Amino acid sequence: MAPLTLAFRSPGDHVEKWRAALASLLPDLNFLSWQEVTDPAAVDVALCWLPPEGWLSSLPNLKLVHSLGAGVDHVLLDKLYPAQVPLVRLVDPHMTRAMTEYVTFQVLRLHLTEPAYRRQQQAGQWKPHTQPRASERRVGILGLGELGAASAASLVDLGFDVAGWSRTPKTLDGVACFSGDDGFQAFLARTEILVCLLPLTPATEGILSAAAFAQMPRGAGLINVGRGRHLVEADLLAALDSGQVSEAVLDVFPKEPLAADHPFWQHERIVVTPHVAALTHPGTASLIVAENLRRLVQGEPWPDRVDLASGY
Ligand code: NDP
Ligand code: OXD
Repeated sequence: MAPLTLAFRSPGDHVEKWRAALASLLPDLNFLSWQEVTDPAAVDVALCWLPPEGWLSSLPNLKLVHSLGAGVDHVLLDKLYPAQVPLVRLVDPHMTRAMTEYVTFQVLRLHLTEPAYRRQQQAGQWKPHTQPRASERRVGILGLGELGAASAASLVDLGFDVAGWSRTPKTLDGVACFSGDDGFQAFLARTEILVCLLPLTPATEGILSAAAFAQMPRGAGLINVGRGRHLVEADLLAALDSGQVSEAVLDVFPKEPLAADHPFWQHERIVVTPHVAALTHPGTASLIVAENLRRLVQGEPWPDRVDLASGY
């Protein structure tokens, strides 16, 4: 087989890092930034984040689309996605580790009433709150895939009372597992700190809504690291006003960067982080991409191939 030609496209500025990382692993690879593509028919692989609509289908001999992230909603937004071309997502142990750290840190912050103590310090107020033990704190993770299962395991290790929710039934050590529509209500009813680690699909869009918040114990905390469109923003603001939700940590937003005049920036009960819970690092992610390119050449299946019908 002739050496592969890969076209890279991302609004980020990592193209030279990727070029160097893949060159060191695959010296024969013909790596092109999308602007360098002169012959679309020569492109075998697209490595991309948020490709504009129609770009992938303009590459007539594409054999693989590789996401630059764990999520693929940014690719499937393209209504012209060429459905015959396999789509593979990025599953990088270093990214899983980063997400686990982020989720664990934010759960501990909410568990230890850290946001309230921050506000109290600003007001010069000395007011201890009752502190439950970790074993008395019920954390719920929406999504028990690569990132959700690893985050759940870390919280179990710290002694939290952890539950998780997935589409299909699961068994995970120390985690109370719920699944499907039937398990959703019981999962929410026991969840004091809710972490969203779902993929964005038609089935999960808007899942963090007033209806969901109403089923959780009053004063629950929310951590959204899935996607911005999981959250109904007006419902969160109303739930914070009413006290149904006490604190929210948001890493993802429907429109990124978050607009300068968005009410979330100034809200005293919302922590905003700029989509950094688990960043893609070319140095480690290139090893995963190189392995998936080897599979393409050898005709081997990809463990992290996306099911286009379910959208994740
Ligand atoms: P996986 O595909 O490994 O896991 C997805 C999980 O969600 C699975 O457990 C799946 O259930 C569950 N799920 C999907 N649809 C439904 C549904 N309709 N009802 C109930 N459960 C459902 O994904 P990852 O863990 O790798 O990543 C999850 C998401 O995290 C990404 O799609 C992305 O949006 C986000 N992300 C955010 C980052 C950030 O920096 N903020 C970084 C990386 C990812 P089942 O197991 O039954 O299939
Ligand atoms: C991803 C992300 O999907 O960074 O990898 O959001």
